[in-house]
Amino acid sequence: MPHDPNVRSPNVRCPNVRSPFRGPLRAAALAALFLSGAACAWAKPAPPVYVHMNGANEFLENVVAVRPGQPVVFVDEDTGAHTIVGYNPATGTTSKRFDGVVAGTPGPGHPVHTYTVRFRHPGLKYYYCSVHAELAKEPGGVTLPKKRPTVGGYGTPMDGLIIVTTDPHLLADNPATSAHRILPHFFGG
Ligand SMILES: [Cu+2]
Repeated sequence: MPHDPNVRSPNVRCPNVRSPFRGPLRAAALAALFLSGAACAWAKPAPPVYVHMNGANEFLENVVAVRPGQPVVFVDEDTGAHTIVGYNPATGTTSKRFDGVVAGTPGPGHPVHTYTVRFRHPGLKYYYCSVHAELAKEPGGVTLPKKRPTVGGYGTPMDGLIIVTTDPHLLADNPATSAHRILPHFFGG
């Protein structure tokens, strides 16, 4: 498997919230500490954002937002295998670095296979599963994944988008399931 475009999150030391000041100086010092504390919380390594696959042959959280360097972990809760392949809609070319494969699992109680990716810079990272979808050039010139005609599922192509951003509003919009590594309802198929 090609290696991930991984980057390591910086290791940040946070200040102790202790101040020798008294009175108004103390309040000002605490305010300054609060601000630096907020910046420190921002710089802490962010927890992974999880994208799950199940028997519907879809990425359940098909649009997620992450910070630069924050891991996106693809979790296969399906019995079948899937791939996660980055592509450029403008050119139709696929990525050699954003290119993963995950094996299936028999079901709850068995280990799941995962693929982790991180992106260094903000941007839109499109991907699809090459087992269950195929890239096709549209009349306007854009390339989009289509559901493979021979594949089961709900009719939508197996694809998704990772938004790499520092915008707190986008980051707060992730579906609730993306915070959990394992979802309780496996859906084999
Ligand atoms: Cu697939």
